[in-house]
Amino acid sequence: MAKPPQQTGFATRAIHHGYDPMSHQGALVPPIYHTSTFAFPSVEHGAACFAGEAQGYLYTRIANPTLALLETRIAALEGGEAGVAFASGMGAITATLWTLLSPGDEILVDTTLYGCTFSFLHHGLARFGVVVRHCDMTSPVAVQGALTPQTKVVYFETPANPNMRLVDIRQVSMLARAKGAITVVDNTYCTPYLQRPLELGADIVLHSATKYLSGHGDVTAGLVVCDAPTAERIRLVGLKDMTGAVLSPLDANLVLRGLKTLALRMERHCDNAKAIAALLAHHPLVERLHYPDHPTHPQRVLALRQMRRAGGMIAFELKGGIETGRRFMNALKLVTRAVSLGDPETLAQHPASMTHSTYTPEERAAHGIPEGLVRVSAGLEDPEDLLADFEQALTTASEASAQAAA
Ligand code: 4LM
Repeated sequence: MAKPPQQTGFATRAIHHGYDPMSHQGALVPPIYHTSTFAFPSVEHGAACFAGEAQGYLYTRIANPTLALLETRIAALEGGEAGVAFASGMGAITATLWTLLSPGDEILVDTTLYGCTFSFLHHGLARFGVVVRHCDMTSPVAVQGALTPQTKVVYFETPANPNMRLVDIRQVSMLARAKGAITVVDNTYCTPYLQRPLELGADIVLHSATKYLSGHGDVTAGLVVCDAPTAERIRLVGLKDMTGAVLSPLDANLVLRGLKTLALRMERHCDNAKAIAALLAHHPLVERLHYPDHPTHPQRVLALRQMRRAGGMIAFELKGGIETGRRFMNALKLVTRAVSLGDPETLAQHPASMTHSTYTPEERAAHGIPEGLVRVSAGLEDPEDLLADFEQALTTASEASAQAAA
């Protein structure tokens, strides 16, 4: 006999959860409800739907059946009650924080964050009277000391973009809860295949689904998963009124398609990152490697406990700093110079001048983002081709740097 849906494995849920072809004329692939609005059988029914007294779809900025399937499916994968879909990861982040915070409240965030999240906090929320405070969340003791009665939200990424610092989700969520604060984790780097923050005690998990979840570099999307009442608040306040950052049904369909292969893809991303990290770890041009499953990572034990595998992201610094880094990146032939992550193509970017150029140089120094850091998102290509490209680009950079120094 088939198992109840919640007891099936991750890949099975990613393919089947929440959809029965027999309820849709046998269509194997869910139909796309490509509509902005929905007809009411009567004016009374429409009014009752708007008043929350009857169930029914009204308008796609509030809810849509294609988005609802994606929301149900990501909730099942993260182990949460309900999901909300957004037009981008930043849509998910801003809608969530606009919903949870009011003037005078405090948000406690980790030292390092994705550049636009940092920018939203300091140049967005802070202008509206929310107090933004950073603390080094790699240390639970520091978190304990930094929480105040005004702290409403504790927010972090783990691994952090771009420097791969980790936060102990279980410990930090426990400390936050004891002080009445809500823990929000950006799980973009891991996806629920590698790490499930809600199961470790976090209250809200969110994603840029632009990355691994959709997985093909052709969508911008965001997702939030949490308990049902909070999801409803985020939908009706953050999504409907404060941002309007609704996902298009066509793009929701692409994320649903991406989820079907997530488990397979994540294994390959992890394999390729591991192979690249092993090459970098032994290369004489590499000054420092930031990769969770390497003995030089200060939180390797936490990585092995909290994550199924170390993920597809790597950061490193080369001897000669930013100049050597530039030479290396310009010498890449197969690996693509581009921001974003989680695509089939292996991507390399320079955080200080790209994704984290929203920080000033002084802020980057204070927030642990070295100017010479190179970030790589390992793709799905054959590992030997990637290794050959890394090897030749490192050799070219090494020779060019030696020439420049002569
Ligand atoms: C990048 N990142 O790093 P949308 N959360 C995390 C992210 O890395 C990102 C977002 C949210 C990159 C984009 C250029 C941890 C984005 C924001 O881009 O709004 O879907 O996600 O290269």
